[in-house]
Amino acid sequence: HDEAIAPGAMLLHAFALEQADALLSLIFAVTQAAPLRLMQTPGGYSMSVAMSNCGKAGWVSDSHGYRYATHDPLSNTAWPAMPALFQQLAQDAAHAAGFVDFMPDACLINRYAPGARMSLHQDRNERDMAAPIVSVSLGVPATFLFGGLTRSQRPARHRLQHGDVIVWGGPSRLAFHGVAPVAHQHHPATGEFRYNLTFRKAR
Ligand code: MD5
Ligand code: FE
Repeated sequence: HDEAIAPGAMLLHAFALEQADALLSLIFAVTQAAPLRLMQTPGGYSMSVAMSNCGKAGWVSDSHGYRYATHDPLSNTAWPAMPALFQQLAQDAAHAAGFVDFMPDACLINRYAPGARMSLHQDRNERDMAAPIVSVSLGVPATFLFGGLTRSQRPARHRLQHGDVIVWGGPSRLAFHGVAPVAHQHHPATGEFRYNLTFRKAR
């Protein structure tokens, strides 16, 4: 079933479940070409979530800040192309939530090991805030933290399971959000890991 978790934010339970194995195979192929790595924050810390990208634009963080780049800084080659299945799934999910013609040019691949977390932040490196963001959860479940439009608002908690998809648009596009430390758990499809695909229109 679908659940509106906030104005503009729609949780599509199990929307990607049938494609989950295919998505994971494609994640392994992409990350063979562009390895998952722990990026540095501008403040000099190492992120606990391992990241890679596919698509025309890849999200990167280093001592100079956060930005989108056409090339993987590890190899100085273009990020792997976005697989057609990724593009189609993102577009279908956006459509199910009322956004027509979502054309993501960026797919961030996040891999959470046990204990990895993402602190509260806003996604604000994209040019077009009218485009939604589509996120796909795979593997070990996680507790998603959904705050308000100010950092001080206490976040609501949502359990995200294997195959769940959320479309973030409208007033939720700029909400503060994060992921609580992922538990030590085992999932048959991913072992100890949680994967998240985040589809965005960056440019
Ligand atoms: C994750 N990743 O589970 C999340 C999924 C990131 C990130 O947050 O930046 O890599 S995307 C969740 C999201 C995106 C845009 C808006 C909102 C949530 N929101 O309004 O809560 O790895
Ligand atoms: Fe985010």
